[in-house]
Amino acid sequence: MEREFDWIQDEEVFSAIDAERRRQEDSTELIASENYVSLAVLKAQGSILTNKYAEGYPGKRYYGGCGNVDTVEDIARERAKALFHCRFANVQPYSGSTANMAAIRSLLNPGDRIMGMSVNGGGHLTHGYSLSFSGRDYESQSYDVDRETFLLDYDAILEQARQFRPKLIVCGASAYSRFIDFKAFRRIADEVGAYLMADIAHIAGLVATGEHESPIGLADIVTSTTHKTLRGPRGGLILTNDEELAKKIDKNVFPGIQGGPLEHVVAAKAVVFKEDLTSEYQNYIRNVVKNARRMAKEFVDMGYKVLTGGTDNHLFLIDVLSSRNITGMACQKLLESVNITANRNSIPFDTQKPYISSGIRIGTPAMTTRGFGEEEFVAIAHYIDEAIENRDDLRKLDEIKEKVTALNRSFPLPYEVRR
Ligand code: DSN
Repeated sequence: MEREFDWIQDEEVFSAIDAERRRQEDSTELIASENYVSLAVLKAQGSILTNKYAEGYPGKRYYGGCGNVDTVEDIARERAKALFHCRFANVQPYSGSTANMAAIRSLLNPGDRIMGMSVNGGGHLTHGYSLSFSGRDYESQSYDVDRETFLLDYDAILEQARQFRPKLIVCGASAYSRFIDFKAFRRIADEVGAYLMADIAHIAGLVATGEHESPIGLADIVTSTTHKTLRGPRGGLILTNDEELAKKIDKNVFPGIQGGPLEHVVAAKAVVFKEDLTSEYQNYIRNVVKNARRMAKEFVDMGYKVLTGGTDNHLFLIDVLSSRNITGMACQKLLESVNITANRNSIPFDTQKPYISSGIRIGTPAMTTRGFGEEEFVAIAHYIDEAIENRDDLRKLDEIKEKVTALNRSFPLPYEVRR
């Protein structure tokens, strides 16, 4: 078999990369936080900009020879501002987590109170989880979704905020399938005199294209990753309309928590922001949402417990334990055995430990990039059901895997894969 990187003398690493390319092409990728970047993004990220040190910001660097990376970073900042209609952007965070750390440090002092969504409810570790910096350096209390509906209950969050008096409220989620009411969060924050931070890592693509309300102008700071629905390189982004906060954010990113920026990744962010400003991308995001709604409905029709009954965005959660008596972990493994990749996920008030969990999370961004439409997502929903129903029948599972692989191969990756 010919390999793209066979001129590189590192058999161990490049054979693993080759195997990963085959895995990606053969699998249905349903992890809601993953996507396939364009060839242009891949090339920018794989470029010689990785050779350059550039501590500081454009025009104010601590190294010589930064003219070209200044150009790249300026373009990235301008495009990010255009994409999200905001005044200031910092494109240097290495990840969503460092973006959140720099943003929170711009608003809080150690020991201040923070209130974010619980991880089981759908929030992120960096929103105040006890083992994260956000729950260790600050006094944290989490809010949850409603026990019956699994929806955010803004009255209950207001009441909790009145009791707890946080200095910062964090909204945004990693596993919540319904619209987030940023105006309601702003009202709650104002009522208790708190800052508001919106982490739109998951829904950034929907926000950028108008498929979800934007928190810009409502939240004091907005953070995101660039690799989920935005379809860019793995990295973070911080946005604000407040000039004083923008200065603090810059200082908290560098030198606060990071050293030299990854200018090859910043270049890839610039490239994807341009892609995200196109009508093709708008159309893509509309399809992501349409496909998620259709697939969720198919599971509901097959009798699965889809949390909240469906979705408004790119993902949904299924309580597989109560639907089909299989844990999230077992279900994730089973699906992987038929070339379908999803992740187990805790559900609100889960009775299982996070490592086991009762649910799986399903997202449509990646396979929509590969060209899947409603028909293909419905077919995959049925393959998932067939696999669950026949989980002990190895011959049947082999048949399902063959069909899934054939379907996936007819929707190739957005770049050549040599087999
Ligand atoms: N937020 C996680 C996810 O959605 O997969 C990654 O940090």
